[in-house]
Amino acid sequence: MAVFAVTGWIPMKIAGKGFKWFWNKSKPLAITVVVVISAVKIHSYVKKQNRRKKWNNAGKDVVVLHMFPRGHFCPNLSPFVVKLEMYLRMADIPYQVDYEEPVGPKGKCPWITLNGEEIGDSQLIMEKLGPMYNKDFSSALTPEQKAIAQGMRIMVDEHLLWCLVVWRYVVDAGRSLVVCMELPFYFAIMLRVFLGKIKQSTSAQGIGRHSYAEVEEMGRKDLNALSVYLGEKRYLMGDEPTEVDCAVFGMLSQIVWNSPNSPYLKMIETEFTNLQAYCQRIKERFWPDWNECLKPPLPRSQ
Ligand SMILES: N[C@@H](CCC(=O)N[C@@H](CS)C(=O)NCC(=O)O)C(=O)O
Repeated sequence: MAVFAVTGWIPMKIAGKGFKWFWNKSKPLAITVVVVISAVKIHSYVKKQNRRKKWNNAGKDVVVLHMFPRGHFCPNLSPFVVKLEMYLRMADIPYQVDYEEPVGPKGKCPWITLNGEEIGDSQLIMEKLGPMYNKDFSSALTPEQKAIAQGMRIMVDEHLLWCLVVWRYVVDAGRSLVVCMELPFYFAIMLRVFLGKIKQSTSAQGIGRHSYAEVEEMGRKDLNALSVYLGEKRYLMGDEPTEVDCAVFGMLSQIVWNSPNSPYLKMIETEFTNLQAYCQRIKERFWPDWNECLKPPLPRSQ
């Protein structure tokens, strides 16, 4: 311990001397840097507080849905945003959209502000809003059906998601992102770092350790399960949509509209055609303004 204390002390002494030398040599520069950084921090803090004031004035029980900017072909490139927005529409909950702060209290998108409270995670948000607005679309399901719906949701939110992440960010290297949404000019500069971080996360999750062919087969099995279970039904659990349809549509919307040239789109177009019809059905019922929710918006009839 004592040896470490002594050896640790020497670099600290050198660093201290270095700082003293820098301070004496460049006092005006150091002061300018400190002032500029403080000004930027104060400015962004004030802006953040003003945004919150605006969101808190949205109206009682009006949800402010924070999301990434709209896509060219689908209202969002996040399956979880589409999932939550479909739920708000299905439950007839009044909401406003915000693009200024897409990432929320849990460092993820989407999140909401409701009556001044900030809530993250699409699923937790739906589970909070349901009782609050007296909406339970699964109330008529048997306990066994509810168990199946829970399994389907987890398959989509936590497994099919990763198959798509591997395709979108590793196999396709973000190309579909550029095609499907308007990205800030600095995105191209940050792309390598961004893709590297996502690749690391697929490895940490585990799916990134499989070959592309293995991952594709895993995704195919998920789509097959959805297609078989949906069968001839209008919605996953029957004639009327339930909460699980939000998660399933959110994820499938990414394949149908946001993954051109992906093997999963090919599967849906050739093997699992009932899933494509299902997406069209949901789009027509819950997104009559689909075109207007695109960026740039298109006329309603187009
Ligand atoms: N379990 C979360 C997942 C949300 C999520 O993973 N969002 C992604 C976009 S699709 C995100 O925010 N990624 C940014 C990051 O992980 O840093 C939910 O249901 O809302």
